[in-house]
Amino acid sequence: MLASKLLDLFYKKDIRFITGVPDSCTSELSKYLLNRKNKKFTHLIAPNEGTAVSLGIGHYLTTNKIPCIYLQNSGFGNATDPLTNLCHKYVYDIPLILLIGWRGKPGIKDEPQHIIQGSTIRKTLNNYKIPYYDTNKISINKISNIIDLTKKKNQITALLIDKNFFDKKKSKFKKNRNKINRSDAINSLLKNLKMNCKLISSTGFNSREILLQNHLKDKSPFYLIGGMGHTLAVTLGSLNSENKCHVCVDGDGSFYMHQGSFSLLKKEHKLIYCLLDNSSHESVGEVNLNYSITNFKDFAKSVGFKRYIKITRLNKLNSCLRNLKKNNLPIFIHVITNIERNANLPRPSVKELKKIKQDFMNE
Ligand SMILES: Cc1ncc(C[n+]2csc(CCOP(=O)(O)OP(=O)(O)O)c2C)c(N)n1
Repeated sequence: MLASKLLDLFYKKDIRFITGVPDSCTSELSKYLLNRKNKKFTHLIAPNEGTAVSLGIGHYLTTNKIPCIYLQNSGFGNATDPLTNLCHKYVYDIPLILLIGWRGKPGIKDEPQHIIQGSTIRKTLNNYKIPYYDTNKISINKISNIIDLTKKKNQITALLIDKNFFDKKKSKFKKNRNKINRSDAINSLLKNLKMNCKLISSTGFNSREILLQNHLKDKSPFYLIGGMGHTLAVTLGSLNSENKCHVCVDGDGSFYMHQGSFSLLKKEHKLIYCLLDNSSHESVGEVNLNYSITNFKDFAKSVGFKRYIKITRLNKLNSCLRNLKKNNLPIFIHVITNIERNANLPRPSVKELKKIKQDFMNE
């Protein structure tokens, strides 16, 4: 289905507010909403799925209109608190349409981190008494009836969207040659950092690029193939338990998702926090981010980093990493990167995951 067709129906049914966290199954919808000049909808890319549901609650409370929240099933856990403890019929009875990107759908091959949510999401929704529909099995007329029922019963309704539901449009791609490529930034990090550090990297392309480039090196990174947004929390937990220097390589989508973790930074942490900022959720279909932190330097200082450095040139990154001293830490290195469109990056296989964990623990 074209994203525009579903959105036309939403508009007809008086839905005016759409928010969510992008996902590869629903990214056509996010991109359509972001690109449209004539905006019929208020559309917000939310930092996490719980925030998305909460934004929807606020919208309903002031307009009495049903909001639409989109999310990947991997983020369903983030959403369950406001869904069950505020919206549910046992509490405030706040109606919502959930569009849930269904990764790990039985019968469609997918990555290990999607197996549990993919195979249990219908059971979970059943347990939560949230009616759901597999959108591949229903027509647009049926979706129309579902929205009417959602309004009539003031209920939460979930539409499960697999990767084949939305027609994919090829978007134009023009590389910005003035920006650093993520692959070059990661190469620089692996090559130039002389300090003996443990490496932890975020969900999305960062981990996959490190996996690609690290084959010939002797580092044993821990890749957050799931747990998006928790890169820093895992790193801080690890830093609190040992005195070794740690590098946390994060994406901007991941940075915003659970930003509260920064409040736990301590001045004695030997942390190199490296944000590879492409202003996009690139790995789920290049969905642009439109968040409002403009002064990262003030942010970094306010949460306790000793130094903040913004990098827009590769040679500056090389020299920054080569010259890093322990007494500069904790440091926030903010690298402005390109959209690279490199979807063929490797992923760790199920078999490799336990070894990755063990190697990280032994390093
Ligand atoms: C909790 C959760 N929500 C959503 C996703 C889907 N997801 C996987 S990667 C990603 C984008 C990450 O963005 P960023 O950190 O900027 O990295 P990039 O995609 O640019 O490499 C998203 C939204 C997920 N894996 N987990």
